[in-house]
Amino acid sequence: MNAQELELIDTARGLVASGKGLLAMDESNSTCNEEFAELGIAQTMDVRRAWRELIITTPRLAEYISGVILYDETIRQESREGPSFLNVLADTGITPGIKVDLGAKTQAGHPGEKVTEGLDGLRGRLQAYFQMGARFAKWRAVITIGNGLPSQGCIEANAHALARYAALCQEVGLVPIVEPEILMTGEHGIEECGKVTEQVLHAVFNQLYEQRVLLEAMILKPGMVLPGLACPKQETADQVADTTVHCLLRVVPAAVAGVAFLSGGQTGEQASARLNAMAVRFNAYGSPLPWVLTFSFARAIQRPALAIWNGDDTNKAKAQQALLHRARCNWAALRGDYDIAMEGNG
Ligand code: 5MM
Repeated sequence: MNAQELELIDTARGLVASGKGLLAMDESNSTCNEEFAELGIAQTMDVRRAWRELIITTPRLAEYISGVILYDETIRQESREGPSFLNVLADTGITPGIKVDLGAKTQAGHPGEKVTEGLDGLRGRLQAYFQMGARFAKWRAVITIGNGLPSQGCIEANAHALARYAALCQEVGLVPIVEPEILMTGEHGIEECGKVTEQVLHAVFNQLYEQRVLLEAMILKPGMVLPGLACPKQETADQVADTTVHCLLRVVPAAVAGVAFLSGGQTGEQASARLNAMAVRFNAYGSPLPWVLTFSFARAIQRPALAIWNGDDTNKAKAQQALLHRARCNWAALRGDYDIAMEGNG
């Protein structure tokens, strides 16, 4: 391996094998604004900046979080006191990453399905982010279950784009996070989610192989294998843990540096409990599993804190405590040490 490949592997391992997790704060402006609107928070660039500043200046965040995923607007911003967000992160030792897809768009000829865009001009954008200081990147594909979906055409188009993106990232020195998200919406059962997850991951790893992506220097960001939100049967955390890990064992090559789960709309407590069950049942941290398991949550870490902050900086300290609490719960879950009793101490 050459020096750049060895450095990429070091970065990937530093992100996932540190016993910490990732914090996704890469909501596009439209997603961030939707979340603000739900709480009656003003949807302006300065309010988005203030929220992101609150997150990255949370005291002791670096004890539980190895890297944060930023958005294009955020990576260029400065804190109120002056230092850039990137300098604030550098001071805490948290590695900055960047979302580089341009969103999931309606896929032609595939009613109800989406394909993620952003490959045109991607090499130049990645080079610029690397120069700024980013050391990893993220691209999300969205797959829907239900009414005969997903189609093979949707799976293949998204898998191909993920692999092209991942290869470009490694060319410029960024570790790619490869995120094929199977949406939780729907009435399907956990078995159907497992079947689709397996089918999608087969396609993704086939394309990653075709595009010559170095698996040791990438991180997979899947969802847990879960029943649809509207499914009457909701499995226990232990059942979710077993189904998820057995599915991943069948399709994720052992060389992959790590698996960092998205939360996908689970509550903070659900996400922590299910992660914890995986650690307990598979001794995931420092374990016999071929890859490290960790988290890369957005909503399951940010949501309670955002509601407390509510756009008002007089609530900042309490919101930071809530954010840190969720980060700590997930950190404990990686060790199998999370207990619902921790929720009383938030
Ligand atoms: C699935 O979403 C990713 C993980 O977040 P959750 O833990 O809340 O599921 C997240 O990184 C997502 O990709 C970003 O929020 C960006 O989403 P948009 O839709 O704004 O591109």
